[in-house]
Amino acid sequence: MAEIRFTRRSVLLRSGLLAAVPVLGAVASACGDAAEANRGAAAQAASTAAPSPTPAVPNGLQRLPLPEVAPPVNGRPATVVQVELETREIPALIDDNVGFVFFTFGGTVPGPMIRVRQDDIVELTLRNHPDNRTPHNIDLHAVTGPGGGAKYTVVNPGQSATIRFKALKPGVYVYHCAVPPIPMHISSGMYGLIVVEPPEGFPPVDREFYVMQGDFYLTGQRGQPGLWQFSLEKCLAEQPDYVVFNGSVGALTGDRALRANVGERVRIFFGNGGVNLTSSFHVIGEIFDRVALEAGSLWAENVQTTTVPPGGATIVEFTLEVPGDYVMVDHALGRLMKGASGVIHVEGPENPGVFDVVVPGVSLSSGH
Ligand SMILES: [Cu+2]
Repeated sequence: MAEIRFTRRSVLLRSGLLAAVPVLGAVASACGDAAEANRGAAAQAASTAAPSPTPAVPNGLQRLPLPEVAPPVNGRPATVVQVELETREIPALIDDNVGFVFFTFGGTVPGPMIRVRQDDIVELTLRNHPDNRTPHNIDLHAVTGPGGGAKYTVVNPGQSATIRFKALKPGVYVYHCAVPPIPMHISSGMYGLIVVEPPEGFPPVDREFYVMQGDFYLTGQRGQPGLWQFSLEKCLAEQPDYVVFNGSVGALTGDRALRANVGERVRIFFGNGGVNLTSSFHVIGEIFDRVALEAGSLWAENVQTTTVPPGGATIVEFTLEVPGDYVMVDHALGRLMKGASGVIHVEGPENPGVFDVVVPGVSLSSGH
């Protein structure tokens, strides 16, 4: 049985040869740079600012980098896949001028996408960065075993642990930290997706995207400048300050919008880290051609909105017929004002046979 290694060093040596490897390597590398910059900015603020009930936003604090979607497995035979994930505690922007101390896998929210196929043996090493302050672990919902791996992967800063598991069933599974208080670790950003493809793989599409929703609870208020910690009180009350896609308000809008072209078929791997809110995932102006209900083996067709619970995921696929900006939302739309939106920017020729403007009304910047 051939062996695939997901280590950062092997990525550089073998990129292009091993499908999923380059992505994890690229993510880890990009995150390292941002993490260092953000840690430096935070340390600078800590050393220069007087104690204050409203901690200043460190100069130069950035948003976290975005994780890439891992490439398809492409129907290769089952093998051994080695995965390395590093936990990092990183201050970063969750909104303009609003900092938050994120807990992350690999320096991104969500963490790197792991992508394997059914019957692969996954050897996963979890490292806890020595600069971190707390222990972490990993519970993968694709794992059949104690704690989904969490029981044997608790690692203190500077330590690592390794587990092996067989990817028994295809699907899209959430992984997350499960160190108490578990809601704190998850709701500080410690979640991601592991995609387990069926042996034949997924049908080819033109573009794939990786999006995860999460709700965030800050010791400050929404929009209040500062560098904030996690608020357990707000989390237990289930009153998030922010509900966002991919780690921050506007992470997938403007220059960071997802991009596609008219005529293309797209697939979104969408997960919900939670920790509290169930998502009513919807793309304004589109109908999902098909949806893998709860990311399982049952596909539904012609779906407007699909339910994704915390710790759950889905796959949605649709074809783009008309150019424009298509806004991904949680259709519990109060959350739109807490940041839950992202844009798929679609370019290409108009298609008046599908959509046309006869007499325009006034223009709004967004919405239905
Ligand atoms: Cu943790």
